[in-house]
Amino acid sequence: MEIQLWREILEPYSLAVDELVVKFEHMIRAKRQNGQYSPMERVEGRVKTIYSILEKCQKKGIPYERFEEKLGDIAGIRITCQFVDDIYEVVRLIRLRSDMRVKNEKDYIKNTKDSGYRSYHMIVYYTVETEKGPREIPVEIQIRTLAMNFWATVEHSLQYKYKENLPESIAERLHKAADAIVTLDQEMSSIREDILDSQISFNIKAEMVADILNNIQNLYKVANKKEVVQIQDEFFKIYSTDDLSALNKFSHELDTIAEGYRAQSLNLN
Ligand code: 0O2
Repeated sequence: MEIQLWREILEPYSLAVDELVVKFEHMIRAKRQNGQYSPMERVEGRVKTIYSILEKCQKKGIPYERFEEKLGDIAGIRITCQFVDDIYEVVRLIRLRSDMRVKNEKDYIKNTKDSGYRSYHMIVYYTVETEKGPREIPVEIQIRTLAMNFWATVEHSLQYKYKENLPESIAERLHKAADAIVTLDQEMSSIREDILDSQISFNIKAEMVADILNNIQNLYKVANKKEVVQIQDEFFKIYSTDDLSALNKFSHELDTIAEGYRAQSLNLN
């Protein structure tokens, strides 16, 4: 067997993970900046450690020198969502991307694994530019709810601790916990609309307040300071009433005042 130059071999996988994390994070930000709900809550990426690669090869009887061809999850992305429906929305969005070619999909939500594991897996091909030219890298994307992720993380560490010898009593408890996770996801889905409404109005209010305070700070530099202090007092009065439409009206009026000063400063230049 030839010497394995691990760092060099794994470098393109690392590049693929880094680029994909940036792209998925951008998708999350773009939605939120538009005041929309993002079906993705969080994204993380990792390249399998050399130790994990060796362990998996040993477990599956794969010759070490063939790990690249045989392991589909050397590069891995994990996307966590709040609700089960969001998972299928993320799958739809990934299928639409022109920079990711879907190789295969496994729905462990509809087909729960014997262990109780639930998650949606996609292997996609993603092209990176390397020193030797473009290279298509397989990347495993795991999409799950926060609750599924909690279960899988705990179960994974127990598997790691006990290897093949997970005590029967622990396996039984894990199955019970997996059932509880299914119930939790169903309960959360049933109040999804209420949760989304409150999250969206929280985001709208937070952005409006940030806009208003930004405008007040800018006006303070150019307008009559006494008047700006009055505007600020007015803001705090409306803010304390928790009346979103009054806050919205105030924000628009302030925009008009700020626009006036901007126009004035343009005329001066
Ligand atoms: P790590 O440490 O997470 O990277 P196969 O279909 O069995 O031939 P493979 O590669 O096992 O092929 O694919 P599969 O079953 O889709 O699983 C790949 C990964 O999914 C695993 O990676 C886990 O991350 C996760 N996974 C699958 N089954 C379970 C499970 O029962 N419990 C938990 N906690 N996670 C699971 P690795 O290689 O285990 O390692």
